[in-house]
Amino acid sequence: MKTKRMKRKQWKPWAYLLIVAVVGVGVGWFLAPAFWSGATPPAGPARVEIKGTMGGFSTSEIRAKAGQPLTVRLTSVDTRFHTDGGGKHQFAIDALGVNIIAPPEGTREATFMLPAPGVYEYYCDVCCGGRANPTMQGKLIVEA
Ligand SMILES: [Cu+2]
Repeated sequence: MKTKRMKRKQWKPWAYLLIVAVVGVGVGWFLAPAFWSGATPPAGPARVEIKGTMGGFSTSEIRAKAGQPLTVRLTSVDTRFHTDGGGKHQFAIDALGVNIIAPPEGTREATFMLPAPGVYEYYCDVCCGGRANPTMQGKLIVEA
């Protein structure tokens, strides 16, 4: 009986320290991004901002988690005076049925569910060069 009590006394401070450490790390892990970005943690779907110009997409690779919603916000920086495409840009993923077309100097967004992990190609096919233009393409990498 006496030995058992001794053991408990030795074990308890360690358990307490461990719990404090785990909670501290957990809280830090949750709060750290908020401090880094100076914003509140995101609620709702993950968001991606993409700009389309005649020079291509501003982002050629998107990473996101499978089974969660993703909002893609596409902005066309070009004016309607562009002869080819009239300043529109597109964000399309055939495999997911996603097709966003931003008007000249305008923004459109769509939210869709991310499927199983894999790589899904997105492209714009409404401006000069269209799909053949290597800068108007990118990869959506869905991770487990
Ligand atoms: Cu385009």
